[in-house]
Amino acid sequence: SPASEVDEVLEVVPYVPVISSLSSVYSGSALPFQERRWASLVASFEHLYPNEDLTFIARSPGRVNLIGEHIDYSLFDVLPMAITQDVLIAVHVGATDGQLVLNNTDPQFPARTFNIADLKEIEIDATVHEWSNYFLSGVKGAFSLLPSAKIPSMHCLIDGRIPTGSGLSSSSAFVCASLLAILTAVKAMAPSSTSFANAVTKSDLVQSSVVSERYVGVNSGGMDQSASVFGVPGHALQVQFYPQLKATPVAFQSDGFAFVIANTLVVADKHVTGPIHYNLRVVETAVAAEILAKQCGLGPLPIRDGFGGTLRGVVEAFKARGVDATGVMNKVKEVFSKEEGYTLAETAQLLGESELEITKKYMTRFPVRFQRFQFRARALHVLEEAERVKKFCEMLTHAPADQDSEEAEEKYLRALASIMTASHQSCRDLFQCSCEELDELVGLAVSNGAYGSRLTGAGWGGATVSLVRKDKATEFVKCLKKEYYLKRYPGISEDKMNDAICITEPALGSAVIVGN
Ligand code: NG1
Ligand code: MG
Repeated sequence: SPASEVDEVLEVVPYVPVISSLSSVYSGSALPFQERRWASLVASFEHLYPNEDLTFIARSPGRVNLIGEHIDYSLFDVLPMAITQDVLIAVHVGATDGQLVLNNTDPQFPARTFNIADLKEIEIDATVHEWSNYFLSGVKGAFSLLPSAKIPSMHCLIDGRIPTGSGLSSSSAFVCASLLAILTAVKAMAPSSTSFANAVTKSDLVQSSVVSERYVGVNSGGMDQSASVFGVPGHALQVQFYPQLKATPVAFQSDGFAFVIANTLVVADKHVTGPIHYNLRVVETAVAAEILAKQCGLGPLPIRDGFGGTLRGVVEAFKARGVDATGVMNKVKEVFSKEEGYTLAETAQLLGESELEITKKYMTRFPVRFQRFQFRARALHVLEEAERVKKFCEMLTHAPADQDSEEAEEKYLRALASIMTASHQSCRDLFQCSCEELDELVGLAVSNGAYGSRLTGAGWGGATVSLVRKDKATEFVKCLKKEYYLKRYPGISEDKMNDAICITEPALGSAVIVGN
């Protein structure tokens, strides 16, 4: 049965000693791996800061998106789940040096130090790819939630286990964990003030992480932060953005299947390719919505975070006029009849605005490069994908009629997974966010027994997610190692492959772990 909506106040899970605490934080197969990792993080912290107590650890996980790709920023529902791979930030609060010290267990990220006094006015330079920018995004978020926050000295050690550029949202996990760490530090120094951090909800944390992650240069939607913060073990999350943010845990009605994440090992770096990939898609979908509103006389649309109208707004406006989803798709085909796409001049004509106005409004904070906007294909993907999410959620919450029959279960899983495969095809052909390696992995997944498979996350590299029978999952992983990894990357180590491909389970979202 669908569980109730999740929006409780942030939980604080007590620990000490570290290892015995884990049962309250994690469950399932990741536990032994996490135990060693937590112990080693604590040991590294003590080594790095020998005279300082560990005040708390903030954690936030990555996510895999089951279905609903590139529709969060059009305000349609999506269905991700938090995964066990996460970012941990171990923090000492209470030094008197007035410094924010950031160390990372990964030596490719050198230590950084900032004066706390400078943080409020700090500028993030999105043109340089700098790891500490994500923490500074969290600082921005903290000040937006609590403008008069007094951030104390913080000495941190960060340990991230989500491969970057893999489509599993390492960036959002880092931003969410950073914001949570800062809020917890502020609260630790002002324990008597019950008025603020106690009242900060998970929704606040999500909303302010979404806005603050944009300082790093990507005009992102809110799916990743929602999954990271709201994650519930054993459940996917139906995340709604309209009319307001809400996450509903969805339990799986069959325990016969598992999800396998497989990383192509092609790194998609949105900070480099944003202008031709991600940020361009955000512009194409927003401008498509504005043109539809104008051409069909829909009136002003709900605006997403001061950016532009949304296709969700278009659908709602049509719904109020008695036009259903198929009707809206027909309108899209009518209004955007030119399959080759639209130049800026043609766009200006359709919108009744000047090229300069359009550029200023949609392409200044997040610049893009393009020849022609592909309004028709992008809008059709978004509308069809939104329908697929609805269907998938419905099927997930309704068990097959005959629970015991293997045949019924098989049929159910095939139907469920075919929606995922259709989503991949649409991402590839209409949204054009796939790549050769993703298509190959999806093909190999299906030919090796997956019921269905698709890219997950932004695409253009990163990972796939496949729905497989639980009792065949281990064999499936073996086959992909042989047919994808060892062929594409001859000599790749077993460790590297085990990082790249794993059977995943829905995990807990953000948490703070404190000693006593
Ligand atoms: P990735 O690049 O996988 O973290 C991005 C966006 C999401 C969503 C998906 C596509 C960020 C932080 N996240 O995810 O909001 O739009 O792509 O569905 O940019
Ligand atoms: Mg990301």
